[in-house]
Amino acid sequence: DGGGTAADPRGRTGSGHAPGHQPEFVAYPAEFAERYRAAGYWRGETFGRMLRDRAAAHPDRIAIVDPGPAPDGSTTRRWTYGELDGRADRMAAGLLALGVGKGDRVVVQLPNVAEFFEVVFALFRVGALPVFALPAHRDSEIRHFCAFTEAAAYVIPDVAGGYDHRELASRVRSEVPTLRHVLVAGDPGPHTALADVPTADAGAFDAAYAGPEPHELAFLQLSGGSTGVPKLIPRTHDDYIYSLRGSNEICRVDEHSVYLCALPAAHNFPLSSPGTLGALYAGARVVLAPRPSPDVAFPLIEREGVTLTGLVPPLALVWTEAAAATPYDLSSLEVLLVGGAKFSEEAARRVRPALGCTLQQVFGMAEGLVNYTRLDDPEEIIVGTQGRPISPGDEIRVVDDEDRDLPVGETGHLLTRGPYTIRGYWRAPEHNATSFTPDGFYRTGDVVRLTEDGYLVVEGRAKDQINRGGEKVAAEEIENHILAHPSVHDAAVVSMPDPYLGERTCAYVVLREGAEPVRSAALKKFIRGRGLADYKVPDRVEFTDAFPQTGVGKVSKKDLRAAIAAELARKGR
Ligand code: OOB
Repeated sequence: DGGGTAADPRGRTGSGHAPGHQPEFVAYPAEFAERYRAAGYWRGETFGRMLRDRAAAHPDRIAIVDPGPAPDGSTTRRWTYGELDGRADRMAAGLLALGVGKGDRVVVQLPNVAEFFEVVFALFRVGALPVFALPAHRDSEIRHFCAFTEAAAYVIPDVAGGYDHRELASRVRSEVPTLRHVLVAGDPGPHTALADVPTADAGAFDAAYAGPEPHELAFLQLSGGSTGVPKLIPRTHDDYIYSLRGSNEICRVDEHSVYLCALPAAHNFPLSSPGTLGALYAGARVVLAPRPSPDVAFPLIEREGVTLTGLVPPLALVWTEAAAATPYDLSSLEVLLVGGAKFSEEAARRVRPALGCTLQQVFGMAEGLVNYTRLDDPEEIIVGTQGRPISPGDEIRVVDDEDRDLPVGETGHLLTRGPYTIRGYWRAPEHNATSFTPDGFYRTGDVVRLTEDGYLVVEGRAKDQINRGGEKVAAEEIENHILAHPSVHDAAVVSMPDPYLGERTCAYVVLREGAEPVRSAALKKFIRGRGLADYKVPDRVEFTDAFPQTGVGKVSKKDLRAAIAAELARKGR
């Protein structure tokens, strides 16, 4: 088996249907695809060719700076566009030799290291689909991603943040029969070293391989989610590259830009808004920060002449405070993008005085739609709104509970459709029936208000999710973990206000009558022991005899949120 070639019968992403006609993903209807091409949004580019073109145009320009572990810069790796391109080719040839080919899914869980780009571009080239896991994910999430996508391979660091991913990989591998390869950046242990995958004869790859088509899938991104397990978001080359081009124009990213990737590279925000991929599209330089804290990021900004970066609101707060006393020169920084969760107006006002750069608010979602404030907007718009859509092709509706359009200025549910917003989750027909309108608008679950100038202000959320400083926690997912405890009768997870993260998670729990009593700490330990990302473990557990109910007899989360907020206010936090 030579692995997947363009004619590989496993290459099924383009048809939109797997064998047996199980819908893999909901393709854009033909009339919309035509419209998006005619408007010049979709230009028939692919990620594989994009990197090839940049490498041909400027092979010696630096693409990736990975500072490595040494703070003095001695372990820094600098890959040129030519080198990244060559590495991606050799890795692609190696993957094909392992039998990883077009349409195969590969769960990628790498921290901010240069190998992330080598692997991801290699997968783009062969047409295998990266599934972008976050470094914080553990057994519960990774097992699901591997099993649900029938992943052929799983790419990990050896140890990251003190956690040994090789052991996690061994456990998952024993449970998921499709998982043929575990590839490790670093010491492989019982698995395969990433460094041993590349095949020297990359020319063979190039000559034999046609690569994916622009309308085919490039990768699967994770949804923040509001259901028991995270849904997967299928993005095509055409649609995602358009969002990069649009973002670059709005954020003024060009070949002179230096983008600092401070958030986890796999997340949609640092990946594409305009992110690392936007920077590479522009022929700019990407600097990888192993951690987003000022002690790591500030020296990198000075040393590498960083011009823009993206942060979630809690980190933006930390940076604005730390900037006052820093010995580092941050004057190269032109733009700070803040998004992922609502940035308060008071905090937004502090950015320019503290950091000397322009704030750009970003309200985006991995499903597609991204809004930005514009760099030359008046200060009141920059601090007081979450921006407006990238594209004239983005359709925005603000509706009431019955899907009726509301007048401009009124607060309601945000629905959207457009040239880089998905038409359905991957292999999820039941979810799609409720997450999208019959005519293809995505129900964002966000509650917004549209200003006269067409800017969006995020007022709240209707989806059953906690936004913990940009990290999304699906209530149902955590409730299911709590319900697995033998003493628990019922559980309801809600948000509680937090001055730093904006929101934290509070789990209300009803114990079984006559069951062994359990304390808050023990319950949290039990949940953590089930192997899930740390940020999903409830921050607080409240025991109660019964849940308040709505008129129709459902748990009233609104009342629970009000109760915990009142409790915190009473205690002065
Ligand atoms: C980004 O993507 P996701 O998929 O992790 O989360 C999307 C959700 C939105 O639906 C909204 O609920 C919330 O995150 N959100 C914001 C926000 N930005 C995202 N809520 C209020 N204000 C904002 N500025 O989070 C994401 C993707 C691309 C760019 C930026 C963020």
